[in-house]
Amino acid sequence: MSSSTVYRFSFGPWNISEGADPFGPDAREVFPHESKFALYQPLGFEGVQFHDDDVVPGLDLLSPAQILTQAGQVATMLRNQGLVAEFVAPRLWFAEQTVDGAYTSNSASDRQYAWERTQRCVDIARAVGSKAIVLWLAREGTYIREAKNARVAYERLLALINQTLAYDREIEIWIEPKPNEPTDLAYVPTAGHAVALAYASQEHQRVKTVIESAHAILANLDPSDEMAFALAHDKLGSVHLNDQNGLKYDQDKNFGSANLRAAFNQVRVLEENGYGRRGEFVGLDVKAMRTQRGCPVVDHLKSSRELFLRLVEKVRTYDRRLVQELQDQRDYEALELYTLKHLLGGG
Ligand code: XLS
Ligand code: MG
Repeated sequence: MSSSTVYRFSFGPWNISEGADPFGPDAREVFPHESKFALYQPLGFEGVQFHDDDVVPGLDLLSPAQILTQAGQVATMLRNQGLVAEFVAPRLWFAEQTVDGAYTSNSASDRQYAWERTQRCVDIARAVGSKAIVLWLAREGTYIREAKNARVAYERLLALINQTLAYDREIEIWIEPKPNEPTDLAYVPTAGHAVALAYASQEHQRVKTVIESAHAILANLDPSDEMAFALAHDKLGSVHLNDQNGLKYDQDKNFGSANLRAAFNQVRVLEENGYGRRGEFVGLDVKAMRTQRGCPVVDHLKSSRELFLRLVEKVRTYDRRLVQELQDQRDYEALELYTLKHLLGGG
């Protein structure tokens, strides 16, 4: 089995946050990105996930050449700190031009903005040495169904993917599905949708998906099954492990904190399929609680990483022979009890 996999961990600078929520002011002071990078190694993380404007702030006002110069400086900083850029994602939900979506906006000029921003994101990814861009399709959906033509929207998403594949012959595109928030309903809610888009594209080997635990739960699906589906197609570019307590706003809770058994199954699926052996990162998209004191607040990252590693041990000591026997006997009552006792520390 994959017992020798040594996992590499990643997170994005947004995971060390000011503790903001929509109902009150920031709970902590701004902690500048430059200072965040120094925290990665001591916390046991090696990969940095970026938004395009985390690498080059204010990029909309800069020329492509200026953008490349600034991205080059970040590349040097990463090298000096022993860090790797895992991916760069275009932040296509903040600008005035993306109020009603980016690639699926009804406005041709807004779609053009989104395409130009995507090209700059690819340039930045290349400059910082990252092999992938992530498309979290935040506003590609609707608040009311009548607002857009859904079929045309899918065609526009596919066209954009093909344009990006043609723009750069090596970059990979990892689509991160999420069913809702900030839209009422999103066009790419699940791994199935992302993988279908990949296969429909002109070079499907370069189109993969990122599965986030909380997003799968928001779609009322099991994250481990979403991951397994992507793995079956060799399309799991990365994972965003976290947790979510039911169908409500996106919580980004600590990995395993709402459902330890579901977390165990995610780790089990990753381990069983050799995830990580080709250098894939274990990304932790967790947010600190608003109530947590201090600055910077990083315990949520530490705890989620520790929990992941504890669960790796649980997966490696899971009695495969017994599990096989119980599966063969179709004794799922016994299989469940064994699994729960194993997680509790006995059995
Ligand atoms: C949202 C995502 C997002 C992407 C990058 O849940 O985590 O931040 O990963 O755009
Ligand atoms: Mg995410």
